Parts: sequence; C-alpha cells; structure tokens
Amino acid sequence: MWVAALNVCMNMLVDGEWRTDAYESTDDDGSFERQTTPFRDEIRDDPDARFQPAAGRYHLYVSAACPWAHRTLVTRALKGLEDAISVSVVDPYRGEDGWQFTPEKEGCTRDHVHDADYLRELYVKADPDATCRVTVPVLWDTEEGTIVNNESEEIMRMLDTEFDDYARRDVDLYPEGYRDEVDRIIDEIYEPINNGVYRAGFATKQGPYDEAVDDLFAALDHWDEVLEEQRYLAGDRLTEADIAMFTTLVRFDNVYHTHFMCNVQYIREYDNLWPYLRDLYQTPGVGETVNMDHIKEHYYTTHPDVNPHRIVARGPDLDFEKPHDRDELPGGPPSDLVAAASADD
Ligand SMILES: N[C@@H](CCC(=O)N[C@@H](CS)C(=O)NCC(=O)O)C(=O)O
Repeated sequence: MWVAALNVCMNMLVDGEWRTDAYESTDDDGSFERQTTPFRDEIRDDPDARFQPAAGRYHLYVSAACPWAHRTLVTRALKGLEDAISVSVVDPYRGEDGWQFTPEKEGCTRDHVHDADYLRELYVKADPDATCRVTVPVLWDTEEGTIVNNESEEIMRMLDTEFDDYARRDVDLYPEGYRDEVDRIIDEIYEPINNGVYRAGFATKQGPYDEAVDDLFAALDHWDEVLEEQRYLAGDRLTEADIAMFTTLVRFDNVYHTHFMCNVQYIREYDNLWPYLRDLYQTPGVGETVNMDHIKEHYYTTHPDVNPHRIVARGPDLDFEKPHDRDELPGGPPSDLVAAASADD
C-alpha cells in the first residue's frame, strides 16, 4: 500500500525524514486517494488493555479547521471530557513543513506536551522510522510517550465508550439498540459526503469530479429526505453518526461549496439538512467547537493547486443560531446535556 502511495505523495514522512519535494494526492486517473492512517491502537476500559482510560494521561492534537479532528472535539465536549483529556491546537495554515504550532495566533496553542514546533516531531517520537502522512487528529499517550491512534472515527468511539468514569456528563453517543445503525450510517456517509467533498475538490480531471459531485448530492438529497421524518440520522437519538455528518455540513457553505466546487446547492437551501445542522450546532457544547476563521483560513490558503492566490472567499454569513423547530420531532439531545446547559444559564 505504501509503496504505491510513495509515487504520488511526498509531503510526508519517509523513514522518519520529512519530504517536501512533491505534493500529489491524486492517482493517474485524476481521482483523489486518501491514505489509511498508521496508528491504530485502542484505549479499552479493561484491566488487561495496554492503553487504559484515565484522566490526564491522554492528549489530543487537533486542527480546529479539520473536519476529522473536529469530530473528536465535539465528542469531548458532549461527554464533558475537557478536564480528563487536554488539547493542543495547530495553526490552521499547513505549509511545506506540515502542521505547525504557533501559540501567538488566535485560537492556536503551543504543544502542551512536548513544546514541539511541528506536529511531525511527535510522529517521529512515536516511530523514528515512520513513513506516513502527518495528519490530525492524534491521540497521544503521555505515559508511554507514543501515539495511540490517529484515525478520527476510532478516537471518537474511544472517547465516547471508554471514558465514562471520567466524563462530566452521562452522554452515550453509541447507544445499545442503535449501534449497528450508527456504524452503518458512518460508513455510508463517508465516501459520498465526508470524503466526497475532498474527492470533488482534489479531482484533477472532469470525470472523477463529476462522479464525486453526483455521489455527494445524491447522498445529501437522500439524507435531507430521511431528516424530514426524524430528528437525527439514526432516529430519535443523537449519535456519533450525527457528529460525523455535522463536521462536514458545518464547513459546506463556507468552504466546500466554493473552494471544492461543490456548488450544485448550498446546505442552507435544503429544507431539512439546514435546520438539522442548526439543531446540532445549538446542541449544548457543540457551537463552541466551531472556529469558522480557522476553517476558512485553512482551506483557502493551504491548497495552492486549488486556490493559487490564497484569497479567502468572503461569504456566506450564516446564522447557525436561528431557531430550527426540530424539537417538534421525537427525541432530542441527551437529558444530561440539556440539564447541564440550563444549569449554566
Ligand atoms: N482518516 C483520517 C484523516 C485525517 C486527515 O486527513 N486530516 C487532514 C486534515 S483535514 C490532515 O491532517 N492532512 C495532512 C496531510 O494529509 O498531509 C481521520 O479521519 O482521522
């Protein structure tokens, strides 16, 4: 797998060395190819597990711009894991040297664990011979001094299911009775929607672009219909599937529509997806995780092939706080979340 990837993608670590001599993430047919993530250990609430849940042991590295990293931030906020799992935030601009720590910049932090200048330094600490892309999110173990996992779907699941003893709130985003459906939906929306916007934006030929846009809008139309009858993707419960959908939808009108040429329709023109997006945004704790400045700066300035002059497009100015009326549908956010929100008022 890596041998094939090396021919086309060089802004990455190769045997622990940072290589910037080329950057290409499409194959010969002009289709975007996303590489698989290499660190796939798991934290398990089990006395025999190598990585066990604990407060203060694990650290999350994120970009507030990145939809994959954003999933882990939303999960952490909904569960109330802020005190148990600390976070470092990289600069939204990713240049030749990859993700960088620039604590002086608004919304960014230093690397709280290592005081590194670049995220890639952690990858090399975890594996001195690493050959991989240096991506966010990263879940770091301060005890063993290594990366546990850098795949958002798996980090989201671990934070959700393994840290209940350390969570401030009783919030279950992978509830019994819904699990198969949640897994199915996360899987089903990945290729056309979450990755679909990238397939459209990074395509270098008309055919793959057209295919990505067709898949994307067919899937959005489908979910818009489903959401006519039910409040959330898996029915009446807020689940991980909604988080996976949310982090793509919230970026859509400001970035994917224009920068990635996903311009058949805005999300705000959908009858149900737009109120659904506002419902999720207004769920206690979620809106605070959205940093639209980082999102816009990242996309419009980081992909010179797509936007060579790095001009950040101005609009649209969306009102995510506008009432959504979705509380007329059965279900709602977890009661512990609602109670916490009214206690804060
Ligand atoms: N499959 C990974 C994808 C993560 C990913 O691609 N993150 C992007 C930011 S949105 C990144 O860090 N890209 C850097 C690169 O590819 O060099 C996940 O879901 O965690």
